[in-house]
Amino acid sequence: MHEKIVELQTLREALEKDISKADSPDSIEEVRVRYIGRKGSIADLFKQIGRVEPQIRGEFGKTLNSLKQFATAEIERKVKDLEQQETVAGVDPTLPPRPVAQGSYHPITLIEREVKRIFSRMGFAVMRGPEVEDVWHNFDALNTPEWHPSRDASDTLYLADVPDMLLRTETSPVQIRTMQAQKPPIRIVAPGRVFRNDKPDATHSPMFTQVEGLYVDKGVTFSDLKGTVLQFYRHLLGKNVVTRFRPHFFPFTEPSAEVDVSCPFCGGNGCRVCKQSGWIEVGGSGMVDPNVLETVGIDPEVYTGWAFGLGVERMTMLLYGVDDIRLFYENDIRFLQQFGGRR
Ligand code: 2NL
Repeated sequence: MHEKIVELQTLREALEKDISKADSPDSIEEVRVRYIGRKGSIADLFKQIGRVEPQIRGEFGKTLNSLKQFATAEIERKVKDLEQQETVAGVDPTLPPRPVAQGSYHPITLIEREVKRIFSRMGFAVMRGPEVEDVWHNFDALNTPEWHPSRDASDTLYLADVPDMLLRTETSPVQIRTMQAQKPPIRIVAPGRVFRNDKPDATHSPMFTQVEGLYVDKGVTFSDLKGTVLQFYRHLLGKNVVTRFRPHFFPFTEPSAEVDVSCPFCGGNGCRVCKQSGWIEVGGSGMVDPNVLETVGIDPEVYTGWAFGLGVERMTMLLYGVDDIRLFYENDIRFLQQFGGRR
């Protein structure tokens, strides 16, 4: 056989070997370019036809043509094979990606974080404490008399087998512990869960989230309380709200006041949310009772302080327009997924 024909034979064998070695779309593409690409070895041979001796030129041309057809068909077949293999292996690189399931913060967590953020920017530290407390930290230290109705088992959840232990009814015990451990100035907020023996309905839950704030130093006044609470609610609810302090009674503060904000939805004109009153009750507050300061070893002749409390569920319902507190604890993913981003 003529050496030019043998050369084609050798090239055909090399091609078969390279095709069978190719194991990925990239490697078969490399083989395709090298053999049948515009500058590949077969194109090279076509250019040589004119220089082949006339007596075998016909056979050379025919063999080269059939080699080109063979190469094109075999490479095409291998490309299909490899694509098929990838699909069988469970990877179809041509499909769009499946969406990744994304979690989101619970609405109560979102508003609790916002409350903490506003107070930390005003210089308040965040403190936490136990949810299971003793009667002393939850009631006695807070100037709550033995006979006070909030101490009854009908209002407070006591531990069945441990005497004098209960589920805290406010986060105030955290403030008591902080005042015992630190010297003024004290500027803290205490967020967390509190528990009451309440029957659940649209606005009550036996467990809810409270944030209490406390500021103790020399010369702290009721106007400090009013200014701080006003600025806080303007940050949380809108810069145009105003506050109203209504006289009230708490055992642990004197004087005490309930706090209302002008309705952020109607600007105080009266609407469905504020039940036409123009005001919404948002928490309680007052000057820390001297008896409480005395109990934790802070001299009430030298220091004064104020405290306030708010319910996070209440704020969250207002801000997101949720009308039933029980929705927060049912863990229905369709409800929770609506609070993904920022307000
Ligand atoms: C509420 C009302 C209030 C306090 C909490 C407090 C704590 C200490 C001393 C004095 Cl250690 N007071 N906390 C005072 C007034 C009101 O909470 O949470 N209403 C929703």
